[in-house]
Amino acid sequence: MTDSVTALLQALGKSLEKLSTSKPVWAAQAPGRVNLIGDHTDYSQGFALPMGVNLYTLAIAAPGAAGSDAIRILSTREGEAVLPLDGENPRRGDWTDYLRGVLEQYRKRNVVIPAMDVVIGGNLPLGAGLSSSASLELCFATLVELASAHPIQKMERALLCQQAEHDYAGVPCGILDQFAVSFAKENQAMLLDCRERSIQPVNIPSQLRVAIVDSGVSHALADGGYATRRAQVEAAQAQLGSSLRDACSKDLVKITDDTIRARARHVISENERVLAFAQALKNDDMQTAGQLMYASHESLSRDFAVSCDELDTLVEAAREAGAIGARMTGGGFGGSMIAFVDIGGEATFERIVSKGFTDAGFGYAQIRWVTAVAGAQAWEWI
Ligand code: GAF
Repeated sequence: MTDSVTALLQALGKSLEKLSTSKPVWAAQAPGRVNLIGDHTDYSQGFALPMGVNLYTLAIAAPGAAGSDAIRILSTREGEAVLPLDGENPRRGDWTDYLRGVLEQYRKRNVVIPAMDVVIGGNLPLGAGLSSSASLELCFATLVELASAHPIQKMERALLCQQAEHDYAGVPCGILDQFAVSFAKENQAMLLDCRERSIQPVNIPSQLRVAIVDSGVSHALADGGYATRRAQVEAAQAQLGSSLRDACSKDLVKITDDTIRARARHVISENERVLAFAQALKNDDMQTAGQLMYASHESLSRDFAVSCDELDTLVEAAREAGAIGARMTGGGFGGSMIAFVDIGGEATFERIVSKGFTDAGFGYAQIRWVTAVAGAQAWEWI
């Protein structure tokens, strides 16, 4: 654990002292994720290539007061809540739904969860397209399992959190985010096969730095754009009579509606790009990998229509700055750009990207240099 994560956890521990009379006993952390390539492919059984990033949701917890039958939560960024343990936790339409949805999944599995006082915080930006929702779910899930002495397999935990998001946050998401946050490994990205639910480690070449640039446009997948895209992909599959994973570009003529055809074109071509990208990284062929990232952005912007002016401007500025590759990452409608930058090119990248963004009238774009880290875990706090 890095010094900054330890310092953040210690600060959460101080807040817990105000909430609870008991000493902290459990802690948990879950990273955010950045998708290097392969967006809007997971819910049609395709491929994606994410990694965990060193920006975290963190939690620290103490046993609840004697006689309590609830989890008392203080989120340093969202507020306070009490989640009862003696029955169902219905949806509330606020940030606690991610936690309520997770609790409901354990309740259905008859897991006996002890009363707890929990402080949650961290340095993973919210709504920046880095899976803060999945990170919160997985951080809480690993904490709950440790406190309940009821560990489950990572795969089941990831699927449980995905279900929580479907049922409680109302986002019909695929498996990308929860898998990435669960299975992430230090210094590695992973090739996800969303049909087989299999993961292959992919080395990140050492000659590059990974930048995440926040467009400042807060993305909210529950707004409806995500569900609409998913429905359009399903319409394309219904017309083709097969999964887009098994389709090829020649099949596109069979789709009569222009919008649905464009959505399908993105998914089919993105799956091809993911596999080519994994191969390019293996071959240390950074030029090809970078071109695939730019092509992915173009496809998400033009055919899938999930980019925005701010993200398009950032990607153009990254190209101008000589970045190896750049693209929007995640669900879109705002959020962040990811870029691969040659070591030594960081200062130029920061200068040109910041200037390009401000010159276009978009204000400040926060740039973070990230590394690949391990997935969600909980441990005894001593
Ligand atoms: C969001 C969803 F939660 C993922 O399942 C995935 O579809 C992604 O958008 C786009 O690739 O993060």
